[in-house]
Amino acid sequence: MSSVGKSSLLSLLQGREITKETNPTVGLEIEDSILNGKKVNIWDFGGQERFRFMWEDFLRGAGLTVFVCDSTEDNITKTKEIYNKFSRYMNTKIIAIANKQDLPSALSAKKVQKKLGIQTYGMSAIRADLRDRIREILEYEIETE
Ligand SMILES: Nc1nc2c(ncn2[C@@H]2O[C@H](COP(=O)(O)OP(=O)(O)OP(=O)(O)O)[C@@H](O)[C@H]2O)c(=O)[nH]1
Ligand SMILES: [Mg+2]
Repeated sequence: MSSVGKSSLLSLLQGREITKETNPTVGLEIEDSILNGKKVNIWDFGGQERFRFMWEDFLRGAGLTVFVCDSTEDNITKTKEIYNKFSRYMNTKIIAIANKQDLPSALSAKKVQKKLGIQTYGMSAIRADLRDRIREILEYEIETE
């Protein structure tokens, strides 16, 4: 889904400054990172409908797939639909991030997890103090993949 904060979470992980002016990702952006001391490739997909044709092929090659939603009811429903449609292309671990937990309207990670049926972690990509937390989540999930 678009504008849920995927690229912002990636910036947070990579230690970049977090700005409000993130542009929608066009197609796909690939970045290297180090998790658990190992080099990993992170694929940040453009969430807009017009880029969805690209997802299938890339998901087949993924190690860990992270679904990001913005913790609103409507977005969770749409995320679940996407999950149902694409999960057959994923033969690896899938987790979810309930992002934008700083917004008062956000549903808790626990509620999001119940709706999605996927292991879900609450996050807020605009909070620099959560940088270690996103790293911790990904390192843990990759290790137990
Ligand atoms: N309040 C709040 N805003 C956020 C959070 N994460 C991202 N945003 C804002 O949401 C907007 C979209 O963020 P992006 O990171 O570009 O979203 P995206 O999922 O990469 O979007 P696409 O690339 O179009 O798929 C930006 O204005 C961000 O600043 C968050 O945790 N809380
Ligand atoms: Mg993006």
